[in-house]
Amino acid sequence: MEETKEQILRNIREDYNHYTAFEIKKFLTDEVIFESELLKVVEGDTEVVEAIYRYSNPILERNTNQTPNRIKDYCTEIYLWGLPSAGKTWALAGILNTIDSEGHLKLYGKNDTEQCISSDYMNGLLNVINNRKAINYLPNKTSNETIRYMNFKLLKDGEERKVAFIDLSGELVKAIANENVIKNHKELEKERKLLESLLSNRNRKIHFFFIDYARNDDEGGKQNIHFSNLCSIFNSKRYFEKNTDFIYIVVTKADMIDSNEAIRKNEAIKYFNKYYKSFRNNLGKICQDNEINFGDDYEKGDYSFLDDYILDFSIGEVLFLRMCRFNKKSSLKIVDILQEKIQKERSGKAWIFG
Ligand SMILES: Nc1nc2c(ncn2[C@@H]2O[C@H](COP(=O)(O)OP(=O)(O)OP(=O)(O)O)[C@@H](O)[C@H]2O)c(=O)[nH]1
Ligand SMILES: [Mg+2]
Repeated sequence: MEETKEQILRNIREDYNHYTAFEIKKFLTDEVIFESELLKVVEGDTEVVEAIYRYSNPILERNTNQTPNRIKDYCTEIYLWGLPSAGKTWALAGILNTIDSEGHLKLYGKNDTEQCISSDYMNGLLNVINNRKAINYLPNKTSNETIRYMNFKLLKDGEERKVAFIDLSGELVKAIANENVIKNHKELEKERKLLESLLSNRNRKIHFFFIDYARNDDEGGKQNIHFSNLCSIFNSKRYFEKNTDFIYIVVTKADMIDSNEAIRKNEAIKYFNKYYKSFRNNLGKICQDNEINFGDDYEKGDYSFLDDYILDFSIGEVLFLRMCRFNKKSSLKIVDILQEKIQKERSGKAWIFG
């Protein structure tokens, strides 16, 4: 049954993220609701109404270069893990924008020997947030089949550090988490192989696990099982051995934890420790066994050090699921971490690329 105008307006008033920007735009063009009515339920926020009229889904890439399974050059690789819709790509847009606006970004140029592999995608992400605009349009779902490898240089105090962000689709992350669960698992097989070869290369790695706070915990039960499975797979394949420096847990959509930013971090830690116990224990053990996150400084089985690696993340104020008023605070925290943790290129014979 079609919703009545009154229902639609009530839904919007109660939750600005009930419909997508695209749906609202269609309500307006189909004259299901009128501009004046929309303006009233968004409490006179003309910026939002204008943004809805102009809304279009950003296109991040027209040509996609395939990520090769051997990366020739040294860099620190930063992996973003998380289920579909957890907020990985939006966070990456915020982080990249912040790296740029703080003056830490150096892209590879035409004449450099190294080239950014997923340069279209990276440029797309750099452009979705424009600090001069009040409201930005952010992309929808990352397509399943491609692994985006965005390599560039991060500047710090006049030095350059080579870095790559690897944005994974949640579907691929889920397919990996299911490797031990589904027999004869064929889903995204090619992509899983490619990722496996990337994870086994000699580049230093930092992993970010994105946990979606907005999934309520009955559903979230699934989320934590996927993360536990992922962890056992990482463990059995020894991905974390030798080349992983740090592992962070990012509780996303932290604006939904509380409007008070000051209490979000503690709540995120509590949430993780309460609902993700198996994942926490598995991860804690991996850290202690492989000297990650300084876990080996703690007594065996004491995983309290992980609390220091739990971050809350919010992109800002999310409007109609596809737009936001960007707030760089959370992104800045991650940029600071990257600045601090990413190693300079190692030199000498000890490091032979494998
Ligand atoms: N409230 C809130 N919602 C967010 C935030 N970040 C993302 N979202 C919502 O979550 C949706 C999914 O975000 P994405 O960044 O595309 O998620 P993803 O993890 O990249 O998902 P896949 O590409 O499918 O793996 C967005 O369309 C937003 O509606 C946030 O900080 N706060
Ligand atoms: Mg994505």
